Order: sequence, then structure tokens, then C-alpha cells
Amino acid sequence: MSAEIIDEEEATKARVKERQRATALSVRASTWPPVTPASHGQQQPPLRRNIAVGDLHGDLVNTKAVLKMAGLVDDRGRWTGGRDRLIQLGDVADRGPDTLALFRYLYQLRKEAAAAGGEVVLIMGNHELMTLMHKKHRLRLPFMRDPFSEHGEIGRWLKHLPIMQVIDGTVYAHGGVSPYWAKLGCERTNLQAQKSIKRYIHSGDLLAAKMQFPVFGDNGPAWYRRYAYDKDEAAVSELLDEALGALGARRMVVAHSPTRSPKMHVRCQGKFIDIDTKISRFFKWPDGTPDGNHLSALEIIGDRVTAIYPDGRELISCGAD
Ligand SMILES: [Mn+2]
Repeated sequence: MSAEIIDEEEATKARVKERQRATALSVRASTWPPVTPASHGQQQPPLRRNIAVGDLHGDLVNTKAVLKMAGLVDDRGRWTGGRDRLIQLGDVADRGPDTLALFRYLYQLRKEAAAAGGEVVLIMGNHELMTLMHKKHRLRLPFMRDPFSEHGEIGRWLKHLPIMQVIDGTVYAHGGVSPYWAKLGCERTNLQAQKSIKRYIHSGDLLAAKMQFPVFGDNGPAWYRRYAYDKDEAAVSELLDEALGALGARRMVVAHSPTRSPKMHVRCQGKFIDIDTKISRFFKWPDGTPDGNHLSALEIIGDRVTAIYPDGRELISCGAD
């Protein structure tokens, strides 16, 4: 009986320690450019909502719809999320016609959120990397190329996006963070990306640049697909636990790998969640089959993780176990 109580005490202490470590990591994780929340509460504020949204691919209408569904904006797309934090997991660019308008919208939303004490965090996706390198056909047109050039209206912002983040014990990346980058750590991985982004942009050859700068390569956080698509559950579990352990985090949330259904792909007892349900109406599978317009947002409050869909909410985990 008393041994059980002691065990429980130990477990509680371990949980508190783990949480402190995760908080320390999230505080250290930097977002660029830095923004200072306008309001500072005197009392301990309630837990803020972290809302993660996946690939938006040039669809402004569905972007506003998904943010409204998650309770972050009003009918006109203006921030009503208060202190909430939106984490957009990359691939804002391409497929649909609204790439430039979408980045302008998110830039404005970022300011509105900061003014309300909230936050908008954008993570670098592989399409942002390709856009910065001007690899997309459309970007050969000067009116599109200029805003996305290194010093352009959007480019000068995009080139500083973090390639991964750890926020409140959850790892966020566009593709996924393999144990290699997890062991290097969030701060140093982002630093490595920042150090090479300029040379990457000017390399002009995607395949060569992927080899030269592994942080932007197929096993880097923006392109990795193994957690999402490897069918070997045991192997994925082992890799994921290694990465989460190295980062002192409890779960990893990614996009980039379209899910087979309109629902999120949850693996490894909720420790891995792929939220790319194909939100954009312009999504097509590689064989050309259209399959988009599936809205979803992931809400994390403390350890309560809920998927939000147009037809309702689905609890993924409640942190009680
Ligand atoms: Mn992608």
C-alpha cells in the first residue's frame, strides 16, 4: 500500500520534471521575427490553446474557413483568438492561386494576434524552401518572383522561418524530426538552417542543394516522411521515441504527408499526429486525382489533444494515462 503511494509520488515528481524541461525548451525555441505580446496578466493566466493547421497550398478561402472553424478568426478573417497560439505547419505556397495573398494575410494575422496577446507561428515547409529558390514555374514571372526574392516583401520574412519548434512539450515540423536532428536539438537545427539558407536560395539546383545542405534534404525536418508513411509500426515507434526522448517532448505533430482519409493520421498511442488532411481545394494526388477541401485543425490544451473537423470534434488524447 505505502509502496504504491511512494510510486505515485515518484511518478508525479517525474511528470513535473518532464513538464519543466519541456517548458524550458519551448521558451528557448525562437520564432522569427520576435513579437512581444501586448498584454501581461497579473495573475496566473489559464492555459492557452495551441492550434495546429497543416498545408494550405494557395487556398485563401479555405484558410479563413479553417481558422474560423478553430475559433481563431471572425467571418472576415480577423484575429479573434485572444491569447491563443496558431502554429501553421508550412506549405502555404503553391497548388492554388493565392500564394502571395495567403502570405500577406498570415503576415497581417501575425500582427493582430500579437496585439491581442496571442501568437502566429509559421514553420518552414518544403514548398516555402522551393519558393525561396524560385523552383516553381509560376515564379518565373517577375511579379511573383520579386516578393519572394531574398530581400523581397515576403522572402525576407520566409527565409527566417524556423524549420522545427518545440512548444509546450509538442514537437512541430512540416515533415518530421528524425532522431538525428532531435539529438542536435531544436535551437541548433534552426541555427544550421539559418546559416545555410542564403547559399541554399542561390544554389538554384534543388537536388544538389538537398545533398549539400542536409537540413533542407529528404531526411531534414521539412521533407521527412518516415513517421507518416513507414508501415512498420514497431520501427516507427522506436524512432519516434528516440526523437521525442532527445527533445524531452511528449508528442510530434507534422503535416506534408497527405492522409488517405479526410481525418488526421494518429499513430503510436497519439505520440505522432499527421494533420495534413488536404485542406486546400486545389490538392491533387500525384496521379492527378483531385481530393481536397478537407478542413481540420488540431487543438492542444495542456495534454488534451482534440481534432476539429467541420462535422465535430474528436478527442485524440486527454493526458490522463
Ligand atoms: Mn510538403
